[in-house]
Amino acid sequence: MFGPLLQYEQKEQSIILGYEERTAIIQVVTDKVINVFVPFVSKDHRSKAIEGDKQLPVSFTLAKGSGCLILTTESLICKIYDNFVIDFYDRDGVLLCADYRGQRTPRFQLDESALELLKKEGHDINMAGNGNYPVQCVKKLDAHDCIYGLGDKTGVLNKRCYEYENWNSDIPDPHEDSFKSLYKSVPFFITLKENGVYGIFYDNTFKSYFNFGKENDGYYCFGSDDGNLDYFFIGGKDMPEVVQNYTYLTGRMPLPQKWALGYHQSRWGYDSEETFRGLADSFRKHRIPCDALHFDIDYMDHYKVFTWNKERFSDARTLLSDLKKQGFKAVTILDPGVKVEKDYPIYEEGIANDYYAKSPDGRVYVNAVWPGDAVYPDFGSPNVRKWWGEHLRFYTDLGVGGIWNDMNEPASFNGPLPDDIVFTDEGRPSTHAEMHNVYGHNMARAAYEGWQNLTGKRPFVITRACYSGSQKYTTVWTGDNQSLWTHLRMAIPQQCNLGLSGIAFIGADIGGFGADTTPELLTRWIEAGCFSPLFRNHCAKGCMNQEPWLFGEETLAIYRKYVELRYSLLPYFYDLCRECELTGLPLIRPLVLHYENDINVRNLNDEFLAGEHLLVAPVIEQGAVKRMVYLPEGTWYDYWTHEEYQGSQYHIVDAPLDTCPIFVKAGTILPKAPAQMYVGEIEDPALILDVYPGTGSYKHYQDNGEDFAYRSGAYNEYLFRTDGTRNLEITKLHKGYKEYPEIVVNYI
Ligand code: NBV
Repeated sequence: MFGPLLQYEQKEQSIILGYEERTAIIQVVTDKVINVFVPFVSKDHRSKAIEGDKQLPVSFTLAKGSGCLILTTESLICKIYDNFVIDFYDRDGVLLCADYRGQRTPRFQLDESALELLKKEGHDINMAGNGNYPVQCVKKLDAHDCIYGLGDKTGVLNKRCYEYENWNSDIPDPHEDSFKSLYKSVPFFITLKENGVYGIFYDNTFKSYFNFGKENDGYYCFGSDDGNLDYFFIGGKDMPEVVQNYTYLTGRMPLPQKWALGYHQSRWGYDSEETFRGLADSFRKHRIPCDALHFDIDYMDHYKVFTWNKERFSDARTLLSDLKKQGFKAVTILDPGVKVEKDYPIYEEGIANDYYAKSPDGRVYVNAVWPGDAVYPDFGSPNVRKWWGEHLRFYTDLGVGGIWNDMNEPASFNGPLPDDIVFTDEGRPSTHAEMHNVYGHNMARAAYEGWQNLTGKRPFVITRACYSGSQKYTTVWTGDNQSLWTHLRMAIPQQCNLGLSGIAFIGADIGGFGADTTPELLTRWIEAGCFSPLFRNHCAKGCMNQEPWLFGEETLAIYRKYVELRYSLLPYFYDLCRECELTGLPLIRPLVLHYENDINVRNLNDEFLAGEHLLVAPVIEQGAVKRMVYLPEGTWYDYWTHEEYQGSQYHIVDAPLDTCPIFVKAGTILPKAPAQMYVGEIEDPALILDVYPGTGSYKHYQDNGEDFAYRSGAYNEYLFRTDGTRNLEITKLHKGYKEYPEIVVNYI
């Protein structure tokens, strides 16, 4: 398809490759990041994920080798052959990533007639090998390669042998391992080899396909229906460095407001002022810490965005201000679909300004969502984002604390939006086919930027749909899970892979959204869920309520124990957020991120790390009261009993209903907070440090937890060191914020 390489030219850090059939470009973005670009449809990159120029000045050499061009940076070697075949090596000459020589050859041939029969009976046909994609890349897969990331997918941690699609989808059925897509598209994955690691960020927003060796064990491939071939090879000495380099490119989660890390209560169906007042009182009465109450679509007037239902909420402003006095922030849902209704201001304004997506014939495109016939704001246009962001004043003026973007795949009740619906891509006319996967991303960007302008505070935005890079603007949840043990289980690899893909502020609905929970499931879910960055219990209208006091004393007491645990660990979680802002490393991590050379953790689906210091092995089987736990190298301590365990082996540990097995790494200095019902209840809380045996050091970060003053230096940073002799050394690395009234040190 490319033919022989006839000529090449170096322009600054780019090499323009003149093949017989077409031109391709290799760009040295950083010493460890190389862009591979074939301008099939446009000469420019059309990244929605990468903002600004990420190219760093680096020195590299370009030389002629035998039958190839050899590009060498300080960390990577890239060999470029005829037919645009490219191989990447590390600086020691270890081959990391080779283009597959040969054609795609599915190991199972599809039997078309059998498929027809299966389809007739209503089966979902899920076999690999449906032919070549218009844009595609096929790479060699080695025997022991494992593949991680790809954002929000169902199934196991290691994606090898599975295939997926990126097309943001709102599928109401219970999420299954076999689902190819969910609500988010994050085309980034990490290949961990026996002797190396690398990432690929395939920056193409059209419907895309990833087949990680399901079709043939000898290769993996990725491709799309349209667009350019535009991918980044991302090197790094280990997995954390690959994640850092990927998030250097696409951005990192900014520090959230501290309260956002507290507990959130939600339900589709909390539909009146009385309900919210009752909820707030119950949380305080039952002494369950809680920071946020979510208002689902029931608060709106006929599901119209930017309205409040006056019958059921006679005085929203007073309600929100009363809730605030009790320590609660209100988070309101906001769907993109704007009801078609004469004299409805937002609708009329959008029509007058040409802010909605259109059919190719120029008429505003109408589909339907909750309010009935609805139109879709064209968030790819900066003007539309600005307009929408300014309208958020409706919420900020009432005292709302955060915005929850839903249905932004975008969902539609009258069939899918046709591919040719006209959307805007930053001033350029585009299509639904290209902008679908970034609709949620652009909506989140509108909300983040609008909220920041209006309040000056760190915006709290949640989204269901997103794309690579959305972490700069929003936290995410995994959508409509169900009250099923399989979904509690699935949430672990799902969140681990989201985190590896740069999306760090994540959570799954605790208790399960659809179907009915049980006291045991809810209990085990709060035990695992209290380590999710977004810590929210949410459920669907028509399903059993999930407030913890509805399930008896035992459930309530255990629930309280884990919400209290979360609040005591808030300084640790906040430190992890700071680390994430600086490095892109997630809060919830699969063990393989830190122990990639330990083959026991490469396929570990039921344990995770919260930061580097805590290992969590939640019970995810109904009825289980013991758990097999794998501990990686080193010494570990049971969080509850302080019993010492040796790593690099499996242990069977007790896990009665009130116990989630948690282990702390030797030498950990764990920052904790005194008990509070909500963040800020105690104005200046003391800092508690639990110092575990062993040697270690720990950086702790402190600021006002609300605004951007820290970016001008208004923060403290401490370095704690322990050498195992009950002698804690405290060094101030940065002083720009008020001191703790007290630092309490507990030697474990
Ligand atoms: O707004 C209602 C729900 C919401 O509770 C849920 O969290 C979203 O994922 N929303 C979907 C729309 C209806 C789903 C059936």
